[in-house]
Amino acid sequence: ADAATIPALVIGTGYGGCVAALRLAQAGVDVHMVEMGMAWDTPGSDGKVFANTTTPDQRSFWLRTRTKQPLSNFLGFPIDKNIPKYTGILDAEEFSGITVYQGRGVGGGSLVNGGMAVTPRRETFGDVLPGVNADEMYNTYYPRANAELGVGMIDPAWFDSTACYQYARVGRKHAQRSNFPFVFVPTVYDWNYMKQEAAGTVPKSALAGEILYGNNYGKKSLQKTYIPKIRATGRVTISPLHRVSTVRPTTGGYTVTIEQLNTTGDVVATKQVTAAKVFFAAGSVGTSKLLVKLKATGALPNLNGEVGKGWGDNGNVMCGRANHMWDPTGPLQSSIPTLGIDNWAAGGAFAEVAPLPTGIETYASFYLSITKTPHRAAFSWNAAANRVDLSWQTAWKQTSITAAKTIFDKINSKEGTIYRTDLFGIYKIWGDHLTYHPLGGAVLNRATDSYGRLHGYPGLYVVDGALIPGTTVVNPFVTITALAERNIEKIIATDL
Ligand code: FAE
Repeated sequence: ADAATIPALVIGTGYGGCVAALRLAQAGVDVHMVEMGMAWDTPGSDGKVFANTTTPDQRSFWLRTRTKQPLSNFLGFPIDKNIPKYTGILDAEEFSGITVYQGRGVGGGSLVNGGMAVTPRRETFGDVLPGVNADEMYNTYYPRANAELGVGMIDPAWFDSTACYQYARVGRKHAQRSNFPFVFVPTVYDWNYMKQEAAGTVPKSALAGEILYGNNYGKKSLQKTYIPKIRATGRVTISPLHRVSTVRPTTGGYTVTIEQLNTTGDVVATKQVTAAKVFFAAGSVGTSKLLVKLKATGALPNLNGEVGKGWGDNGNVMCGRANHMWDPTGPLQSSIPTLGIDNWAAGGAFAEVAPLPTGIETYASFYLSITKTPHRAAFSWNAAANRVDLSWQTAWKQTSITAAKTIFDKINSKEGTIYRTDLFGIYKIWGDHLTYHPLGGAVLNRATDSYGRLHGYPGLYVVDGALIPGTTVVNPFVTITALAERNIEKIIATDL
């Protein structure tokens, strides 16, 4: 390799990308991270880096002129509004059968997610990553991921007394009365900070309803965990507003074409670098789209036929229940969910009791369920339209609805309550149009070997959620992080 060749280029700065960059840099390798989203390190005109969930603005959405909020309606009224087109933080990426929500910026999905940091129960691990040694994961890599991410559990006594989790206590009571097992869910929120928010001594974040468009305080996104450690190595450069468009083999490595974007999404410059090794960490959708396009258009023709396949939605489905007047869920709701109903063994669903942080009493209980579903979609190159399509069908969500109904039909019948019909449209009960948890598209042991090395191209790796075949049974980012820690350790030991 000549002097201009960089040792390692990482595409994307989410969980997989940050793990790879940190461990490579700690092993003495210089790394260049390329991120299509913004840096999210500069306050806007309101003095805050991130917009509030209740008042979306240009910072909120990736290159849209109208918001596309996951809950599109409230009390029957549509709530979306026009915004200026901007490289905002949340991408509502539309495929024919599903809208896939993803984070955009340095920190990837960690910027926008709910912070629920769940390790799957060990008995279910065979459903998640068949072929990966569970002992190694549960003894070494899950603990490592949890420690690096700063995962912690709510103080149960505070949970029982604070106004901001009344909605979750109502959810727990209803689960208990119908004999469903409920669990506290660990999170990456700073619980001491949330207590101070409740006491009124610090600026509010979770208690101001911040979540989907970023948390200004309190949540330990990758900006507060892996990324400072990455910067401290002195070996990593991060280029925000740069999008990788092509990777093709050259002598000594791969030529990577990178488009620089302005904040309205126009390409303002095109650059090329040569890298000895390239790590795909653009997320399940981003990595899959790149690989499918590069295989089909002749840049990487030797990628195998598994590329683009095995994509799943983690069985995501949402619903709300209308409570009686004597079961108010509270006008103040922490945006960080911390309670789950674990009915995976009996009914194939793990439901988080989610907030509806509107600031008013809604008498609604809201749930995001993760369910068992057999459906897997594939990405394919659409040459005529010059884009990558996904073969997901909305009707496939019926399996997930059926699984979620095992919980909520029973609770409704026990409580004498009904489903809300005003949150996803007019008279529509199920939020079956979206996922927050895209997984797969470059599945471990199929598109890659058992450590994420892409078949056909030495020096190309997948290190993100694309490796996971469609489900993590619970929320995914701890598993994505732990798998990346496992794989990069092997790659550093054997490939450098
Ligand atoms: P990801 O974090 O998506 O990072 C990929 C990065 O690559 C992004 O920053 C992209 O902008 C960037 N990128 C893509 N294409 C390119 C390109 N061509 N060139 C340069 N950069 C590119 O990937 N998970 C949980 O475990 N708990 C939760 O509570 C939770 N809540 C969620 C709530 C919401 C609203 C959303 C959207 C997701 C949530 N998730 C949650 C999912 C979680 O954030 C997601 O699984 C991980 O972020 C995926 O990690 P990856 O490293 O695979």
